[in-house]
Amino acid sequence: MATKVIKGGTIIAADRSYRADVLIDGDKIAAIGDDLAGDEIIDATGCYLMPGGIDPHTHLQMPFMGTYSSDDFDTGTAAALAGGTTMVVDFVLPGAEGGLLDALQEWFQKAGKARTDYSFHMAITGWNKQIFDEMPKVVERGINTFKHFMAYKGALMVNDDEMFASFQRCAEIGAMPLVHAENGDVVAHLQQKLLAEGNNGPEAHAYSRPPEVEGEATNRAIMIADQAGVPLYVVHVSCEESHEAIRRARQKGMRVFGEPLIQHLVLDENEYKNENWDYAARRVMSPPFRDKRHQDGLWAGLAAGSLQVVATDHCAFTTEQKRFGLNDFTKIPNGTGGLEDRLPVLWTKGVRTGRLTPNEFVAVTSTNIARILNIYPKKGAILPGSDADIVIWDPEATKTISAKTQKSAIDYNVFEGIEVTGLPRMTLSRGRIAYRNGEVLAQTGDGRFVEREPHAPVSRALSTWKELVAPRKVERKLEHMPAGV
Ligand code: DUC
Ligand code: ZN
Ligand code: ZN
Ligand code: ZN
Repeated sequence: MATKVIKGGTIIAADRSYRADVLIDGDKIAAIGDDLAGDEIIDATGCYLMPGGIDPHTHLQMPFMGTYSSDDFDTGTAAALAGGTTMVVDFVLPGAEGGLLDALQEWFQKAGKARTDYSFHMAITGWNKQIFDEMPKVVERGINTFKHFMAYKGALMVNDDEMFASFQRCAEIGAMPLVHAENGDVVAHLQQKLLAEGNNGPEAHAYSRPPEVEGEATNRAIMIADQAGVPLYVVHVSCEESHEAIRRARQKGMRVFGEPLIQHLVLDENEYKNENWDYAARRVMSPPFRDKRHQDGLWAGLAAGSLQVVATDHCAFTTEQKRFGLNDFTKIPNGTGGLEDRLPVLWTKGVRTGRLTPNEFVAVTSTNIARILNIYPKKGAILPGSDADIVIWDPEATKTISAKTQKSAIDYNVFEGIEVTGLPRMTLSRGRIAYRNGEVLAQTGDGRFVEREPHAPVSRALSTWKELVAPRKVERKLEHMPAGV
């Protein structure tokens, strides 16, 4: 097979930066070094070479709130490649009747259109014997993460009883639970209260899901994970209340991971106060954008390591779909886009401002999640033997983000008008040029499923050491037996 050599670039890894050539043979990185020779030369002078972005949180073609999210695996992964992301992890939602394996089959079918590599998280949206029995079979299929919604009452939400049972099952089978942490009962009450008071616009969406409901749910999920003896991954950490819970747990030695979204790092709740209904509704997602003061904490957490991953929760709905909630904010489909913009916006607002180093950027967009999901160093690294998923990053290239030029299928972009500096010049996916200078070259169906092994038992440790065997009951007798006993 013809080989490729990328020359003249600086490799940015999570732990260091250095000048070297990269030799690619087929799907894999074959060698890293000086003056390497190959059949095809790719000039990366002045550019950085970074492991392809991994977005661990997408909802492509997902049935939700009476409709389907508009980006499917075709358009969604085209957007990903244009933004330097070479792998997505999408959420499989079991239907009301169907089991986990049926749903998984459906998602494999949808993902047949993917242009990037992909994996799945399995959602646990109820609890019964079928789910209990099917969970290990899901792990056998290469999926070691299970998502739990603590919100969306009456639809996806699970209660504490169900969550504890599922977390214990995860512990048994070497899987890791994920949570969408919001107190769904309180949200449902607040929604009804706001509607009854005549608050039916998009701004009420934010009032119905204050940071406190996220903080409470995060604390609760951490406690339940600790009692079940599993690590925990908290998706879309949007506020200080939730971050604080994670930080405290980690200080106590718990393996709890936190994932802020690029949207929450950059956009704030003022977006919902826009007088244009469409503008505000397009930004409705859960958790909602927060008061600006939360953003400094999230950025600091990424630098300090109390938060590990930046994702998108890409769940794109058109303006027409958003208008389902014209008279009732609780019916506005929740979700925003971001797959194409995550890396450029994070680079611009994070690296160029000095909040993150280039190495930290690589850690939070690729390497950390590869390790958490147990696919490192196949993914998340530029190392001999790794998949040749590489972004050739031009740190000086600029553009203004606009829906007019995006690959996503929706008619707007929540980052519209933001000028970014730092863009992929080329994206390689398993050795193939998948994106170059504005054009997606990877074809529909080029993506492959990435199997993930179960976690080793060592990663299941708790805050406090707990006996792995059943605790022994202590036999006691009274010191002075009463007479006649
Ligand atoms: N939040 C969203 O905004 N969309 C999809 C699901 C979710 O939790
Ligand atoms: Zn969520
Ligand atoms: Zn989500
Ligand atoms: Zn395997």
